[in-house]
Amino acid sequence: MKTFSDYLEENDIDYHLYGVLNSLKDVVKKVSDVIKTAETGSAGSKNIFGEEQLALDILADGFVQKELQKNSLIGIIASEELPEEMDVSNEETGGGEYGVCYDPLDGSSLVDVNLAVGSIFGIYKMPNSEGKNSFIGVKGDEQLASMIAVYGPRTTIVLTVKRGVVEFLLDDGEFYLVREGIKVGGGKMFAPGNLRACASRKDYLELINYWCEKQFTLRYSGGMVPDINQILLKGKGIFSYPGYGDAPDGKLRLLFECAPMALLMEQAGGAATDGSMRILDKKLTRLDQRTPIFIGSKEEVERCEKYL
Ligand code: AHM
Ligand code: MG
Repeated sequence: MKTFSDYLEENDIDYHLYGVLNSLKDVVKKVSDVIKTAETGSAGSKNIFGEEQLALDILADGFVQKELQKNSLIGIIASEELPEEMDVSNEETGGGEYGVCYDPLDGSSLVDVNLAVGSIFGIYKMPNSEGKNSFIGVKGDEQLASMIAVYGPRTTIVLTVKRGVVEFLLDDGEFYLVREGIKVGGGKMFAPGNLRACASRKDYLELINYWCEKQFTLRYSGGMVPDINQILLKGKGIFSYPGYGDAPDGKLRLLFECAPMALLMEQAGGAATDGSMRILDKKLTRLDQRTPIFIGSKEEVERCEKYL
């Protein structure tokens, strides 16, 4: 069976990018191990989004940070749990030519009830297209690769190096390729986030009603990673998270969550929009930028644009 490294070698991935992806794969193993038994209580601190951090968020972030700092190819990192982007370049080894942004443990509040959670990573070349060593100014389209790790009954990685989408399964310390050519087409499955918006947004309520009337199957876990992973692997469906009221951009973050997911979905033949614009075309103006997101099969993403 092909391993993660075999897949990258076979696809002739740039040797340096290969090194970055291998570091991410290693850290996923560590996070997967630690969340099995770690304390699930609060850390008593808040992130840049003003959200309460769990001890687990800090722990997972520490693992990722430490692993990425060790890799001299990586010059800059940004995390949902860090206040600012962090220069991790090493003068002696010539700095780093890659930027990695990540959400170390998305959906961490689901760990104590033993639901699936995940990590999200986006990889950019630095300096960015504006000549700066920063994520500010980048568009999701500039990502060289993105990947999610799902920690459920099994630990898996879903990866794109812009040559389609593949899945790996962790088995006895090694990631093995279990699925290639992952594709998303039409089909009646929906994962409707932020349903609270229906109280004030008639358009979102009407869209939800459409899916109910057409007898779509509801598959919503409360974790964006397992929810979108399901759409990718079942090959159908739509995940929605609109904004409303005084949070018109919703909750989910462009850099750490939406852009890496959008790259995976487009590489699988699906689409991702904020309602009027392709997620991958959105330029990052601030690290804590949020965006509404509608992601999944092209047909349903177009329906979202039409209704909203
Ligand atoms: P987190 O990064 O703080 O874990 O929040 C992200 C999660 C997503 O996985 C999920 O889709 C969303 O929050 C659900 O939020 P809510 O239940 O508040 O609508
Ligand atoms: Mg998150």
